[in-house]
Order: sequence, then C-alpha cells, then structure tokens
Amino acid sequence: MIRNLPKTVKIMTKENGNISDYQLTRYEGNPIITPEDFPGAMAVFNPGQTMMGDETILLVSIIHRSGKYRGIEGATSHVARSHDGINFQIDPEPFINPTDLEPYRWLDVHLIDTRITYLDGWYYIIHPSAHPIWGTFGIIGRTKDFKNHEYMDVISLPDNRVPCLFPEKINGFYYRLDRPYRVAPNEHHTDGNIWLACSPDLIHWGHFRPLLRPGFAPWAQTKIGPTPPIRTEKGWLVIIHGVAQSCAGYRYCLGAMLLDLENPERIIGLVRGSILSPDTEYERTGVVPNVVFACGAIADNDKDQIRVYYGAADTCICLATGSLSKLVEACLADGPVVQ
Ligand code: BMA
Repeated sequence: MIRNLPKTVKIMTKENGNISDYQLTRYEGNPIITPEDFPGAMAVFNPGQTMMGDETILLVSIIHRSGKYRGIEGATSHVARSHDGINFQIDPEPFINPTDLEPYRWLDVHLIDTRITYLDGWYYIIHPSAHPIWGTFGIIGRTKDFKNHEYMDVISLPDNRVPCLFPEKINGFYYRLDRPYRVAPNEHHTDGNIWLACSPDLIHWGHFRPLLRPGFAPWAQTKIGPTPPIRTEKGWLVIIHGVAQSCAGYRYCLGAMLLDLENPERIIGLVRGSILSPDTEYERTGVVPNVVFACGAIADNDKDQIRVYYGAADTCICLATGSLSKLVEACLADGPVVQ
C-alpha cells in the first residue's frame, strides 16, 4: 500500500521542546588530511569510510588543480589507509578509474562522495556521477581488497545523488536510501528528500517510498541527504546532512536518524538539533565555505564509539567522534517522525 507523503514534522527548539544536546567531538588535531598531503590537489574531501581488518579505509575525493584526470573538475577517488585512524597514507593512483572500462568511461566524470557498504563479503561502493549533460545518477561497483575495483552498473536515474546501501538484507531484500532532487521546489515540494527503495539483486530497484524531507529543524531547512545505515541494537543509525540557505549561501550540518530494524520505512528517532555544524576556521573557510559533509561513519560497538570522517569546507578531511549508544539514545529521545 502506498502511504501519504510525509508531512513536515514540528520544529523543536530548546525553548518549546526537548531537543537533545548531542554533539560529536572534533579531534584536536583536525584537519587530518589536507590538500598538502597530495601533490597537485586543490581539495581532498568527503571520504567514503569503512574498516578492512584493523585498517581504517577512506576513499578520498581529490580535486586536482591541473584537471589532469578526466572529469568536470578533474576529481578522482583514492584509497587512504591507516592503522590508528589518524595518520593516513594515500595511494597515488586512483582506485576507481573512469577511463578503465566501457560503457562507464564517458558516464563517470565526477568522482566524489563515495558511499561504502560491507555486505555479503564485498565492499560495495556507490558514487554519484555529476554529468554535465546526463545529470546526476548513482553508479555501483565493488571490491574485496581496495586494490581492484569492478564496475557493476548504473542503479539510479537522474537526479539521484547518493544511493546508500544497507549492510544486510531485510526480509529477503536489499535496501537503500536515496536522495532524489527536485529542480523547482515550492512551498509544498521540498528539494533533496530522502527516499527508500529495495531490490532482489542490487541492480534492479523499486518499491520506492518517501521517508524524510527537510524542514524539521532550521539547520535542515532546504535539503537533506543520507549515508549508509549502521546496524545498532535499537535500530538502523543513519548520519544525515542538512542544508540551510541564507543570503550568504548554503550551510551544511550533520544530524542523525534511527530506522526500525525490521521495517526501515519507520523513522523511530530523529535528532532535531545538528550533531556537528561548521563552526571552526577550517569548516568555515575553503573551496566551499560553511560545510561539514559526511559520506558515512564507522561504528565500534566494543568501544561504544562512532567515528565520522567528514569533509570540511569541501577542502580537507577531519574526524569527529562520539558515543554510539548516546547518539542512538538522542535519536530516540527526540522522538519518531510521525507520518
Ligand atoms: C553537495 C555535494 C558535496 C559537497 C556539498 C557542499 O551537493 O556535492 O560533495 O560537499 O554539496 O558543496
């Protein structure tokens, strides 16, 4: 049964409600990766993130000053590895090379914002191609070792920026979060909503459902977008970004929501305040000012920790951490989204 579109949820503030005060904590040595760490880079930002054994893997998006590689802005995606989660070695050669393979060669022109999900023994990587003619759509590939990348297919039509895979099947189906884009928003239709879809095989997708739209908080007034969900005891934890527009341009913050484990169409918790906002010098100044943007997070149940490697001002990569259980509790404390 197709249900109604979600209504905007009530805006809560400290004055009128019980919004939680959860904040991620920045690593004091931020930024941890800067353009100086890669020869010829103008920006090293917005990494996909995962663990492979005891190594932290980031898939960093690099914008080259020279536009040496194919791409609108010369963006390529490189593996960065670390044993302590702080000091990273970046591979000099791109991990995903759009020039490798037909038919993707001419489609895959802007390699940023990778999302990584470990599923069935593979690391699946989905990234948007922002094509100047064909629009923005999702491309899926996979790897077992972050050395060899296999393209699989194009899995979303324009304009869909970031399909984000769940790390396991639910009731026999693969699930993903989508971020379709409306070009002409008005007072009834917002731009940049989050949707849900499922698939029997990761390639063919359907059963689309609207999930959450902007407007639930001032920091997420204009657009929102997802990252790959993380399984916790109490629900699927999803770090989201939210965008607010002012006469100074866009401002990007991070938030979080919790989805029901058995039925991810149900938002059982949503933090109404932002959990990280662009307040430091390195987040407020750069290629695109006033941006904190995450493409995922790494959870460690034993340490009760969540690590978020995020892009700051579309220029460098920073780390923020927090208690995993407290973030889940904050989602639940601020309450569900009632459709
Ligand atoms: C979004 C994405 C991100 C970027 C953000 C701010 O649309 O393109 O890569 O960090 O804008 O510029």
